[in-house]
Amino acid sequence: RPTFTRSYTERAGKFSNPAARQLLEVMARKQSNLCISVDVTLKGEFLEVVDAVGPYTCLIKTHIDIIEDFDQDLITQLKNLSSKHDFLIFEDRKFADIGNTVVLQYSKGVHKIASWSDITNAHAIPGPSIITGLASVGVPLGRGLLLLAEMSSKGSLASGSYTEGAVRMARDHRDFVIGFIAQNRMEGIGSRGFEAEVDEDFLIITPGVGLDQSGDSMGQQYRTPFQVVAEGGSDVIIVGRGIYGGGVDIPTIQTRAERYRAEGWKAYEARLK
Ligand code: 5IU
Repeated sequence: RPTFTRSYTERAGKFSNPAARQLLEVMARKQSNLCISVDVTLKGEFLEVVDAVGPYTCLIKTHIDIIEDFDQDLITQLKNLSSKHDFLIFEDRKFADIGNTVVLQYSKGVHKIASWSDITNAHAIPGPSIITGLASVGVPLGRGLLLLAEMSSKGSLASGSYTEGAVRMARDHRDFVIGFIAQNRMEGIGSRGFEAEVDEDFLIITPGVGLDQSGDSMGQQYRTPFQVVAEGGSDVIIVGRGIYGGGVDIPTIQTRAERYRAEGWKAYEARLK
């Protein structure tokens, strides 16, 4: 049976990577396949939004380097909120350098990403050494890595043989690579009638999701939760401005978060066989 027609709970038990297992368990527990991308630039506002949307999300996605008044206390508070609301943390760092450099970027510097982010991601462009580098830091900490197989932006070069190359790289490092950032479940990853290898499962996490807009003025392209999860076979939707955008108040942000949670979950139930 293709992996994408199995329940999140059933799949959780099959992952050896702790971050993947925990994420699937949280998703089932909270009935949420919604990852919220909180791309705001002030610590206070960031924490306020995260606290407000925490109940509706399985995963908070950060761009920690856009926060102007970053300090270690922000991380302490973010970790507290992740316990309070039961969500995981995904720093959308998009590593793209040689192994030695990404080791330093992942573990050192101001942000020390590996010390607090359950999941992070990397471009496949440098080849397998980016995975072995990041794994040397992340595996001992129980972290998980997503490879960028596709992007949501117009004219993205990540397609065809590039995407296939990313899948091959992931298959060689299944203890650490838990899945992909992609627009759909790719051919051969338990979808479209293709029977996946018995022990193979990868999470598909999809950005570029919006219910009310088709894109922005800078090349972003949006699809609906139904298109992404029910038709495309993706496991987690990423929503940013569709939830916090437009300078709306906290109750409105919460209403929107619940709307995307419910839509994402409905789309997941629609594809279960
Ligand atoms: N993001 C994308 N597309 C991608 C990848 C990451 O939009 O292909 I990889 C990030 C960028 C932003 C969030 O942090 O996901 C989407 O935000 P909006 O929902 O506000 O467009």
